[in-house]
Amino acid sequence: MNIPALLLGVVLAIAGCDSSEQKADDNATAVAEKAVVEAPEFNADSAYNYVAKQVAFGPRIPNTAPHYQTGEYLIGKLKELGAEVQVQNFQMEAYDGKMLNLRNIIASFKPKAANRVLLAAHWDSRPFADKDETNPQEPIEGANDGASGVGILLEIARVLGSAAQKPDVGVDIILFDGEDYGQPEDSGLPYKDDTWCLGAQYWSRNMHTANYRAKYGILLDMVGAENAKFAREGTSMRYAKNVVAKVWRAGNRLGYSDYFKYVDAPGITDDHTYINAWAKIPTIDIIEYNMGATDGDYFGPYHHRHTDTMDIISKKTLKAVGQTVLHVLYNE
Ligand code: AHN
Ligand code: ZN
Repeated sequence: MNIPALLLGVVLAIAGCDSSEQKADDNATAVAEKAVVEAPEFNADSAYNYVAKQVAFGPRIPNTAPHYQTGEYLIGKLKELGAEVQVQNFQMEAYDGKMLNLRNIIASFKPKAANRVLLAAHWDSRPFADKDETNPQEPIEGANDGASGVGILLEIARVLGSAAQKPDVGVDIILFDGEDYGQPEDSGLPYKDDTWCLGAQYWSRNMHTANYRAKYGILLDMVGAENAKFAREGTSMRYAKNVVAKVWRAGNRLGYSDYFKYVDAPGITDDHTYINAWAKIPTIDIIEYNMGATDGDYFGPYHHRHTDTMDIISKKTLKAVGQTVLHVLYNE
């Protein structure tokens, strides 16, 4: 045998070995990961219109007419979209002693499926603009803080209700009330615990069905602003690290790496805090995190200010979040 032939033999042996290893690798991948299911299209125009519709009612402050009317609209819309809807009516005392008439709205798809995912957002809006220099006593519009998450969930409900192919999992969309009535820093009253997230607190102690279980939950809060960034928030990482990993992987694979950042952020109190601690359902919060903040205010420049209007809402951001969540549901 001459030298080139010998070399060729060695090269072929290496190549052969390589390709059989590659096949074994592919098999392992196939076992480890199910084939990816493509979710139906999340329509960002539709989501945007759902956000605008809520804002048009006026501030969604408990015990006011716009709040009541928005609640009626959400209940009617979710029924129209094909969900089975339950409403929890309850009263809770606010930090200032006022009794608030609140409603949690729960919309279920495939209500009999044992394997379930919970999706949530808050539908009330903050009664004041306590971070604004101007008119801090006036209510904010809450286009991003409140309406954006609900708008995305309404669009997900529309897709789930109308798609020919449904995901295998059952889905419960919970719209919490009374999230944003928390004690302002300058209230002049002594600090009180647990003044935020009243609807999530109530639900976590009074779940809408006996022995309710979901595999995990995804909370959407402030998910509509242009150029929003979402970091791996600490409370989510503490209770539901693998859910954060799943959602971030999905977002990045779909091309939304500008939004879902592999950056860790401090833990916050939000509706998911009570779902995790009290209801014991591992739940993450997709919430805007302003990485450039130098004053410790990581919620972004519009937070609890009069600038939280439709002007800051971006269809691209709604799409990134909505399509990612839909993808996660269809691959469950
Ligand atoms: C804190 O302010 C620590 N949590 C409230 C989270 C929030 C308010 N989300 C929307 N508005
Ligand atoms: Zn808020």
